[in-house]
Amino acid sequence: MKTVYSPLHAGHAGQMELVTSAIVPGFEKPSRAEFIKARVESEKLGPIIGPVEHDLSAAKRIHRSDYIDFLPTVWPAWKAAGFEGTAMPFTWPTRGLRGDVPPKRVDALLGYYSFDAGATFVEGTWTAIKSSYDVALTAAALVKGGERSAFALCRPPGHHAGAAFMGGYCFINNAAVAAQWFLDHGARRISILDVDYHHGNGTQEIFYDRADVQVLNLHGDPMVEYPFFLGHADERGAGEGEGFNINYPMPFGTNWDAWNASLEDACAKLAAYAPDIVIVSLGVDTFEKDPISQFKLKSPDYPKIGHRIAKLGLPTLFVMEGGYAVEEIGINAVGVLTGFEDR
Ligand code: FKS
Ligand code: ZN
Repeated sequence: MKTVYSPLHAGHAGQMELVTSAIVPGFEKPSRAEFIKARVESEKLGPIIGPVEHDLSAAKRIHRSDYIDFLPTVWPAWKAAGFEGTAMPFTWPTRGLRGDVPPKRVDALLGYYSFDAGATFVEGTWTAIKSSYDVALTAAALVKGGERSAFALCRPPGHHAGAAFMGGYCFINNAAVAAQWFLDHGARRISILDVDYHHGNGTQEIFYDRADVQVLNLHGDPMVEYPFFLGHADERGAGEGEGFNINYPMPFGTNWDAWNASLEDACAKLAAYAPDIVIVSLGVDTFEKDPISQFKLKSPDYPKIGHRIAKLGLPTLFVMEGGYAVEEIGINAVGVLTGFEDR
């Protein structure tokens, strides 16, 4: 399968992140994508191609227009305000506060457009966000053009980003944008299978009341795991979308056997939905050595994931999301892809 990759991700570097009681170097760092790319090459997965540039109309099919217009303005406004270092939100319009009046300061707007402190900007961030979006749409076009599968090596990731908010390292929801793009180009139904360790709250929010995108999420139980405020099993969709959002929260320590039981159930529901295309939100932070996660999958488990997805027999777009054990991130992510190719 072809991989779509852009070196422009690397400008999104040197971020800082708030973890419990300290500000530490960000886990979502450029070496993640470089280790994956190196493994794509050494495993000879297939050609690596650059993205085609797209305008932002496909992003605005998913995200609120003012939110997308805000993203490129952050860093210039941050500098113009005389701030130093990483641009990071610090105040959020939660219950009891008004969330409908955007303030006029960039540091406050960061909070207006986010749900946590986890989506931060440095100088190259917007260019990286845009390249990640272009990567996803370019890989989507390969699948629409008839390829059995394609790998969008997106960075930054996307599944925590909602219609008008960022967070959890995510800005534009690449998988959601690709799903809408397929629908706008003739597909009737899309399934998004999110295997990242963290619940894809943005993807869920975006499609919650829709029947044309089925969203299946396997993740750490939000009672005890980030993003905490969404991802419970009783969230099944609303209105026309009732029954098309399916969550599999799992406890700390979940190993392959238990995780695979959820995958099997998800694949059965996916097959019954009979989508035209499957989009896999591919996170490998389910790995036993992941520094911020609590599942216990091992490297030989990842090809089994790919193999099971291939058995669905549907055109498949893989969109990279999380994974922070950088030494093994390439082995695990590309393991899914070679498993899909049955080798
Ligand atoms: C660590 C606190 C958790 C935020 C974790 C964000 C996870 C992001 C991700 C994505 F795919 F989006 F990258 N901090 N002690 O892996 O879900
Ligand atoms: Zn994750």
